[in-house]
Amino acid sequence: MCGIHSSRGALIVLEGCDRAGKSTQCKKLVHVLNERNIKAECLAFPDRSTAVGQLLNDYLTKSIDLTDKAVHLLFSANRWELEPKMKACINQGITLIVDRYVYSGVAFSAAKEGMSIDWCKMAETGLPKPDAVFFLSLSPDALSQRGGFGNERYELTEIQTKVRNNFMELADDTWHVINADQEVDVLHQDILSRALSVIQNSEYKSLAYLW
Ligand code: FDM
Ligand code: MG
Repeated sequence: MCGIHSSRGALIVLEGCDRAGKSTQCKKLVHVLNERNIKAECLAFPDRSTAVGQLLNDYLTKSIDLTDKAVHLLFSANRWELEPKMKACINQGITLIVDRYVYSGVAFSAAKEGMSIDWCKMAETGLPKPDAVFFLSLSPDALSQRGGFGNERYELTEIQTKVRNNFMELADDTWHVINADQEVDVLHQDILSRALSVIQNSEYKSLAYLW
């Protein structure tokens, strides 16, 4: 292909309840895209490897406490510190497959007393808007068959129910709600075919910004 315009990569986000298989699907998707010579990379939030990410890890593993608003802003800061890299990749034609993004940011924080969705959305304003969000959905039954929660903060049924309702409030026309109660490979094929069409449709569209 030649010409003045070069195509950009797509921004694809996987969201969903804990244990829906997001991380597994992100890795499989990137692997298969690369095999087909489509440039793609994985990204996961929170990115626990940065200084801010280490604070978030300490908070999630309950080694430290932080106020609700402060921790919300740290989760957001963890995205803002990666924003230049995200934009650079996308502009170079690399598709990003992102494990959790602003939707987790808002849905988890707004599940807390005194935290509104509108307030939570503010800190994320101006971040790149995904071309598509694949929401991996599991019924409470299917979820309960996948073993118990771990010990991290938020791994409680009551919180997860509120989080799920918040996710549904955030859904817009970029969302695909996908039944995650399927074999890993069947789910992968479903996600792959959606991703291929999103990548193709995003090529010559400019990147948008939230919200
Ligand atoms: N989480 C994740 C948030 O509360 N806000 C955010 O912005 C993000 C990205 O962190 F319980 C929560 C969601 C989850 C926890 O996520 C850690 P992983 O995917 O299990 O690492
Ligand atoms: Mg987890």
